Amino acid sequence: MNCTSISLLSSSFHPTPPLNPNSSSSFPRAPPKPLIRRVTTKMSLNQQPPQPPDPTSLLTSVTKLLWGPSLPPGLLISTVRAAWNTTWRLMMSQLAPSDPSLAYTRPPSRFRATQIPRQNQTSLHLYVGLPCPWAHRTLIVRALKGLDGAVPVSIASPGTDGSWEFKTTRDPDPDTLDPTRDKANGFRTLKEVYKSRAGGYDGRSTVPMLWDAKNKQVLCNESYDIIELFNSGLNELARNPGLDLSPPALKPKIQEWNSIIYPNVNNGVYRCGFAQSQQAYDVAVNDLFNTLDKLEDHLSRFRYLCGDELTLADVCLFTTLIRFDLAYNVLFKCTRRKLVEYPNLHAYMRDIYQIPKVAETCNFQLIMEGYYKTLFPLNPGSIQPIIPAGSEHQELQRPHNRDSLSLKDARESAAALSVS
Ligand SMILES: N[C@@H](CCC(=O)N[C@@H](CS)C(=O)NCC(=O)O)C(=O)O
Repeated sequence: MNCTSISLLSSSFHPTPPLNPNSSSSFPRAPPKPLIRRVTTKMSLNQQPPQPPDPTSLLTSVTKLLWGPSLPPGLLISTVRAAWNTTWRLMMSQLAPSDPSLAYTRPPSRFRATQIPRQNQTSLHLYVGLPCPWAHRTLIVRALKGLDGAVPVSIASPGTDGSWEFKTTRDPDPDTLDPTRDKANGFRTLKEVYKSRAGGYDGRSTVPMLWDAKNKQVLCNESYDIIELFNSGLNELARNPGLDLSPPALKPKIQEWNSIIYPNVNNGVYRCGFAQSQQAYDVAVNDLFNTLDKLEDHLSRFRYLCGDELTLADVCLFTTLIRFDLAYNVLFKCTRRKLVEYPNLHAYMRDIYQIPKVAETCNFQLIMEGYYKTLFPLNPGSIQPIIPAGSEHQELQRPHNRDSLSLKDARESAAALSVS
């Protein structure tokens, strides 16, 4: 221990007490008292709550006491690295399950439904979170089919531990998609909603989730099943029943695209971000960018994935693309290129963004917050970068000039997509 460290330490632990102007005592002033005593006295006089000691300055003081003004960098780094690696692996193993090669493996959804009995169709309620790409799919199809009146939505926000919470008590403007209270059950967390289902449940409480409000039942928590249901299972309630985003003739093509896009792009970005070994990351990032290159080429010739018509496959690709430069490029280390560097993919994304009702489902601020502020193991400082230029609303409104790729009359496709 050297003198500097002692004087620094003592000045932070023994601050000079304030002079009492009313004191008539002729005794010499008492030596400065330890901090703890001073806080206690102040508290009893002014009834202020106790201030917890600042852990950073306490730690700084202890290290200064042991090692002088600064810790040897080698020791500092190796100590923190060992502690961080252990905690990081522990957190990741719970939050992002992996296989033996430490590659991320997404757990399967527990509640699957391909159809909903007619008598249950009038008590549907959708739970979503705005940062989530899987939930975003359901909001887009709900909007395009004109199901917003028939399927009310509760919008949760991410909590600090990554679970979903209802943080607001007011009802936002119904025309904008902002976080809401739990409108179907009045709970504070999504976990409570899942738990309250007939039969109980204590597993992963994910969004999107389709709820049967009358029978208190989770109908489905798999996004693809939900968008298929919204597309063709609720036409009697839809304002745009004529729109078919999965026509029988295109189903095989849609499935083929989904089988490429889901593992390599939709889940591919998560495989990059949640990889727990270099090897697992290398595989994931190559799969991702090789697929984006193929898509870039395909979309230079076709307006949408399956040709002239927007399908469910496009909806699924879009919700990953719109988050790419906002979050995945930086936070998930999807760094070979930014989406804005792919002219066809970016124009395709703008094309879909400009379809009436789609832009309203995108909340860039909440998407960024949801990723940078909640995925603690990937961003411990919680610092949120600024929105990248190519991802701003104005930029996405730029002409896409993709109508010329359509074989059919562009007005025909536009008419099919417009919801009254
Ligand atoms: N396969 C599901 C994935 C849903 C999912 O993983 N949602 C995430 C948000 S992006 C979630 O709610 N995670 C909370 C948790 O795992 O507890 C789907 O497509 O619906």
